[in-house]
Amino acid sequence: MLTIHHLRIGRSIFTVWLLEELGIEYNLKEYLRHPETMRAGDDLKVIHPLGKSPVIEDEGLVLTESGAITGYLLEKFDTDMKFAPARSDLKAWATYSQWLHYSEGSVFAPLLINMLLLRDPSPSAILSGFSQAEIGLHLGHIANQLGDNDYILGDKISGADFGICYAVAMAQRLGQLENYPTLNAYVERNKARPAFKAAVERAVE
Ligand SMILES: N[C@@H](CCC(=O)N[C@@H](CS)C(=O)NCC(=O)O)C(=O)O
Repeated sequence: MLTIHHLRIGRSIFTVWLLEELGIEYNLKEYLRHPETMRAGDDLKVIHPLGKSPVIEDEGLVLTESGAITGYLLEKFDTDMKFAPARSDLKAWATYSQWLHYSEGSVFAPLLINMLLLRDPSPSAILSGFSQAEIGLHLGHIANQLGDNDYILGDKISGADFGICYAVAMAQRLGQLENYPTLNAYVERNKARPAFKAAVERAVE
């Protein structure tokens, strides 16, 4: 059976959510952060040398990177293509793939800088100017794409929503969504899904 290595608290809850949406059985192994450094302990490095989460193990495969994990899980378990367009529709698939990778590739870094600056007693003006401008750029772009839709690619949830929702929820936690009511509603809509609630019940509570 597939195992997910889940570090509390962090992005792996969004992969647990995907597992719940897919309705498959899985083992969940929980790890805790160091209370001061907030880093993962060496126990995760036993699974993968980077010591990061999420990591999944499935039939001898050890896989990191949440976007790659989403891709793998959907290839293997989303047999009726509920969460991704077919590759034969190349333009739709390419657009989906762009949104699948955008959250980790572009949106996360300025949010991380913002989070670290909040803990820094003497924050750098250059870094805070950069992160604020980038956060505005990306949140505006996500809000534009979302428009009046419920999910990032339209009225149906797709694999891209797990990473986008993680990034937008992080922006919400950092107090960055004041001017983005549709993004606040997007996070709440996803959190209200039964599979999200099941993930929280299994992995957080
Ligand atoms: N790009 C990776 C990032 C993985 C990552 O940095 N995970 C964080 C948890 S949210 C982590 O494991 N941090 C622990 C540490 O760095 O010690 C992904 O998408 O999975």
